Amino acid sequence: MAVYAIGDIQGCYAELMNLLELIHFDPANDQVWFTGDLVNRGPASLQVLRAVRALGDSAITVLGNHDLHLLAVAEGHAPLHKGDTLDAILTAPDRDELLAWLRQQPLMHHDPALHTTLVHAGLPPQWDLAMAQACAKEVETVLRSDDYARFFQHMYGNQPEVWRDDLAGWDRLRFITNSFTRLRYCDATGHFDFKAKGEPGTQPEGYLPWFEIPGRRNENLRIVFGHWSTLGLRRERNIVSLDTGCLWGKQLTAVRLNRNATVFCVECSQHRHPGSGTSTMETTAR
Ligand SMILES: [Mn+2]
Repeated sequence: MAVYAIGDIQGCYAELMNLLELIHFDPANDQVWFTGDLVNRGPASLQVLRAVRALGDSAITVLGNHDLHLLAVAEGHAPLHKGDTLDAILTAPDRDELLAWLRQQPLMHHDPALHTTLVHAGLPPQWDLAMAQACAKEVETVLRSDDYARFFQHMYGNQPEVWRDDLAGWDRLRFITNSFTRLRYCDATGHFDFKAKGEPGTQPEGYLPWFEIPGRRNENLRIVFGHWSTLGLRRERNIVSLDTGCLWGKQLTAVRLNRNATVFCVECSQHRHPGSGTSTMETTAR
């Protein structure tokens, strides 16, 4: 059995199909993890949602900020933003089934055999594995409850910006959600900065990528994540970042998680030259 992780798709359905073909993905034998943000901004979010759901147990996906935004918009708790491409889902005949399925997806997945953890964005430095799992479960429990719609009324916002064990109520759930789905930079004491979105080196003084915070309590885990297209593909110190900006005309990337760390990339089809191959492959043993 091969286990792969694929970065943020954001509605790039053609590239997803090309990548699954490139890795010879076999749903009967293989498993694929998705870093979340299946939808939005790209051209074919509805098709992506249907395709990933149809993979059934062979696919594991964690929720990203765009996935949560879709659910909030569908519940009437957020307006569509400029650049959103969610209309086809919202008006689809199978909309309710697709959204109900999406709402059941986790914020985090951990595979003990692979010593590997999947999140959309990151983890605060104060959380070890057990804490991260417990926090993910708090939000997942609300999302899976009958009362889930109220969550979206309180989800948006950048506060609180630092973890405290005694955070409670919506502030606690918002912080947890922001950690898993929006985090890029924080300072050594774990205060988040959501304004900085560029590549490392462009952030305000005193802030670091979350995975470079000295002594973070989750540094023993191999963490696979997406969300950060300006970071691109990085494999270092037990982190694998996979958002390679397919949406922005770059690539959609898969990495094999077991046996070796082979990397597979397909080019964004918008930049494909007629008559040339649609795929490129790089192999790098780790
Ligand atoms: Mn994201």
